[in-house]
Amino acid sequence: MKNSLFFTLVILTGLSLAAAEPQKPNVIVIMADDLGYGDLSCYGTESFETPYIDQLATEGVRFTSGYCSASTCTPTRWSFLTGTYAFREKNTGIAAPSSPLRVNHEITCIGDMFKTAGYSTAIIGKWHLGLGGEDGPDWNGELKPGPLEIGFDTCFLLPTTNDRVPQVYVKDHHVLNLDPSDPIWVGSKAPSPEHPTGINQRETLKMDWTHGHNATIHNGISRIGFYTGGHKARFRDEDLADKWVEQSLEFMEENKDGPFFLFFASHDLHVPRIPHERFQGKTDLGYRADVIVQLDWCVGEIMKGLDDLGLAENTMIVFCSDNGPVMDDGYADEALEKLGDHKAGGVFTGGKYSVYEGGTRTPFITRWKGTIEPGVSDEMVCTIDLYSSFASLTGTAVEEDAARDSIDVMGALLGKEGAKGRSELVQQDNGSRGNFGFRQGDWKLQVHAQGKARNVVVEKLLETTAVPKIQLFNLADDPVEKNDLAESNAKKAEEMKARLDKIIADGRSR
Ligand code: NG6
Ligand code: CA
Repeated sequence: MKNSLFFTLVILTGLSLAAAEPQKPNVIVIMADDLGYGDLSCYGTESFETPYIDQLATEGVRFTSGYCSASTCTPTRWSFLTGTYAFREKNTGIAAPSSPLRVNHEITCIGDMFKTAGYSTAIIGKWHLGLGGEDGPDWNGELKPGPLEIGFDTCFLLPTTNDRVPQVYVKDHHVLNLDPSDPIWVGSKAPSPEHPTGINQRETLKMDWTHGHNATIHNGISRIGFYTGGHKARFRDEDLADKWVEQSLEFMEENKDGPFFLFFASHDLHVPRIPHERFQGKTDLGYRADVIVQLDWCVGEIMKGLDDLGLAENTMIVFCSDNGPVMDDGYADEALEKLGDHKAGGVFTGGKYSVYEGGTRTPFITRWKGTIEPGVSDEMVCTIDLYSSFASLTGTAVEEDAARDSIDVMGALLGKEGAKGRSELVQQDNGSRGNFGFRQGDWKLQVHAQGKARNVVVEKLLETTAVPKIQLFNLADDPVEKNDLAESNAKKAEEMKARLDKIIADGRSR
């Protein structure tokens, strides 16, 4: 009798201990590039289909107020990795081809946090956060510091964006397949007058440029910046998506005993939008939508990979974008001409480069088979929150000075009933122009310090328009941000401006 009571107690204590153990599923963050709120069939488009991402949404939570923190790439990625608003630090805007690493490698990033939690970590795909120390990347030597110095065990990168030179993969600390007898040179001026560029050999291009993007030609496409050499290391634009999938499946297989954290940073649908031949013409909308179908295929391959490894029930996937949509971002790929009725930003106004909702409100989906109850959530969540949220899920402490704006919204990410997302969120553009969006509940304040906004109407050529310096909208009945209430509700506008100023001045909001 005594004994059985003893054993019952042991079992019960054991059980309660097990229940208190934090959960450590594998985590895959899939970040699309320039994908707008309306760019998927599960978010309303009828112009083409994205069956795999739709499946992800059906099996998980589809957020209607999911955000990235900035309307360009580098600041969103910077904030995702650091859990801190990018406007707090200098040099967090769009990184140039020869930029040094933009993330201070002494601070604790999301990868470090996962490592502390016992995870194997990898980033595969677009980086665009600079490489190397003060002098920038040493393309022929060690590319350090980089992802491996901020918490990733391994990386397989497109170093910048594919419209920027050079077109080579970086594996861990080196350019892959680099022949030392053909070193890479990267610069901001043409190395000789004969150097083939989008200006002196424009007629040879397979896709013409419209603005910028007229320097060195590779694979029939002229780019931002100049380079020579590294011919054996160069890739074809058409093969990027396949490469990310191949590398990711390999990493998942190698780490199937888990837990692992994979940051799958797709280049789709950034310019130059060059789908693999098998996706060219898949839609009636031209390459911009063809590469969305390609992105959808990638998501499908990752889901299949998880199924094959028996990991679907042990892996949480987060799908998001790095900023809103843009049509002509520098190449003549007919995105605008073939757009038809498609609304890349959904009902929202503005896109990439904008602090209107369309700049940062993007598709956002979480799936964890068997744990997440499928559904749709209106809770406000942001890519910047993944740091604290996964720290909380895995029972990992967040250092006081780290992740200064990352809020634990794991309950909302898991679709738990009654669990709250954020109550407020600061949205920024590329930074430095003093433009902010600030959402508090249904209220949205817009600040354009210079009275100028970019890419307000996505269905037009990229342009700058004059706007009032302060605008106020109520998103509940005005999601398109057309009805400015800054004068009629001046008190609310003032209160929100004061709160925004305080968040900026405080240096942190967590
Ligand atoms: C801009 C580029 C644009 C794109 C963007 C970065 C020009 C004229 N425009 O400067 O094409 O590369 O930078 O995009 O060069 S992002 O999604 O990586 O932020
Ligand atoms: Ca982007």
